[in-house]
Amino acid sequence: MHTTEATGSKQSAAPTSCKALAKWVSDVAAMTEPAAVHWCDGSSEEYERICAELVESGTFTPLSPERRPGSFLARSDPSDVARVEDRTFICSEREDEAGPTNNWRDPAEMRATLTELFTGSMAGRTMYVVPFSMGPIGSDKSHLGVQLTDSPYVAASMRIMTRMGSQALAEIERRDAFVPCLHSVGAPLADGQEDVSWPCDADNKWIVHFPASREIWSYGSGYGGNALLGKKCFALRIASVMAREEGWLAEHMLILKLTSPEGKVKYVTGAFPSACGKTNLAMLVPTLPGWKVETIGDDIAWMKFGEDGRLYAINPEAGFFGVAPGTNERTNPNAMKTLRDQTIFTNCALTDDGDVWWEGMTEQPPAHLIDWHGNDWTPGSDVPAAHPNARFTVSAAQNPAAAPEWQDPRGVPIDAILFGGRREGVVPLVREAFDWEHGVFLGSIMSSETTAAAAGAVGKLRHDPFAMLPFCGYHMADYFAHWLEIGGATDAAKLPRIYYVNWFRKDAEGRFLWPGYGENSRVLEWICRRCDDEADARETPIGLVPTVEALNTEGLSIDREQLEQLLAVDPQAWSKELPAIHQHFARFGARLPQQLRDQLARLEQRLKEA
Ligand code: SAT
Ligand code: MN
Repeated sequence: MHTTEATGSKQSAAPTSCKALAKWVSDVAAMTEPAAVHWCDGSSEEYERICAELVESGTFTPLSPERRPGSFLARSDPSDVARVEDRTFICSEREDEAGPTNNWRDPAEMRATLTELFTGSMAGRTMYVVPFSMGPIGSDKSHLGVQLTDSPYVAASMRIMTRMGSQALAEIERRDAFVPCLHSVGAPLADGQEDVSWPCDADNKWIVHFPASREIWSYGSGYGGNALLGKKCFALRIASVMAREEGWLAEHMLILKLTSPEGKVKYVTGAFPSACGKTNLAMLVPTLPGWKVETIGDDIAWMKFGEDGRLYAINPEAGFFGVAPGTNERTNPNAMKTLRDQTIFTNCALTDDGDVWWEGMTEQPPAHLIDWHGNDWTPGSDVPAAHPNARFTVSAAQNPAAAPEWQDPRGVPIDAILFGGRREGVVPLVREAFDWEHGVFLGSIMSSETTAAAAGAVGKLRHDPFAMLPFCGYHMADYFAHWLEIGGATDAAKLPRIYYVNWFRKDAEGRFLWPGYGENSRVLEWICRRCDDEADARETPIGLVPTVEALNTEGLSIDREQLEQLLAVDPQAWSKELPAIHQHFARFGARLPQQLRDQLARLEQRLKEA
């Protein structure tokens, strides 16, 4: 532990041999004027002390040691509950490097704006220096960062979400490289001013990325992806730029390990937009006898080529920042076990016996709760008790379904890649891409109904290519081209196969056709058997769809008609999707790779002939 009063010339030497880091910390301290600077060592004593301070300041409510040991509830400011995509910026040198899907600002102008905002922004607060590794310490697939933050909530969360502290610092010193991540909640305290329980700048938020210098500046928010800068800002927006330059993939994907009854192992990644069930899928308990599903990661995958020409994935994170509402013993029993203790809950409801509750945790809500605003709540209230984007922050090591190799520095070789979204209609339960290029096309036309993970309307259909719309740090058309190039970098046979899934199709009465959750193992089984050329599919204009017989539905109460509806490919309905796909592609102008234009033309042709 190392804390100093940061009063001008009295500041003691930084506890690091990395000169660039020492200088940056000292420059930022001079600009932001914190009352103290604390270098995090990542120890449990330090974590406990930060948590105790958060209890003291009212940010944390300790939960009952019997009901939820070592756990805390935080309630955010009502203005600070989700990622703010319209306040997220990519400051590449030229506007056309950011592309039409990102908010671009001139880097020099943005630096001036931010410098003004950050000047004095940490007054009265401690600035935490948080060294962290994304990926196992010492892995050639890992990358390092340092977050400077005036939020103890963020410092504590970073210890869960990343490998944070002395070991990461030693690695930074060894490599002499790190991504600087500067964060302030934007709520300086005047002398004697009393703090609030969730400091932030309610209507002045800036989540800013400088891809050329690989830097992140975040101001005004303390919540999730806005503030835990290792996650979306570094591991996706900045890393996607690094990956493109260096020939790898930084993706918004879960990673899972599947073992068949015969003991055959497959590793699968899957890209789904935020709050579409990635965490549930990553922790799935298969209903198919003999199958085992284990978690490697639930949100982000970094994939690099191994010497054997296959793609190997690591989970750069060390924890889960998962959506709480809807999580229960049926939808995700492994998550419920993971959350039994040592968990930070944010914007969940508080029970009278000192536990948390959220919509969907139990069928009947408790008779009385304190809601996420801190108000009394009783069943029948017209507002939810937990915020729809309420979250749990917990170490991935607590997951009973963690694969033993989840921290293997070499990563795991990927057999299949899934794409998917939330679609009520049109899109069948699963289909296989004809080849890599067609798979990239499927990723590029992904669409999904929006969720509460981002501020804005919920349930609106939008194209979200590769689930990267809010997370790609450069021109999306160049990102498509990069995916196409990756496909040419190795033998086609060594590439993962690509699938597109949709668990959310509904019938004419608006009921889900597929039970989802553990039953998704049936789809995964088909995918595994396809990878070994052991399962049947029929060719359709949109890809290879399982025959009704090929999907294992033993023990599932689903009739043939329902199954046919789930797997149906309606050329007319698909033709109606085409104008929106054209419009979506038109955004990218001449930069859209010709291969994708050709893929769309071929899809149209196949639909016409169907
Ligand atoms: O708030 S986060 O960006 O970390 C969660 C999500 O949107 O997936
Ligand atoms: Mn996510």
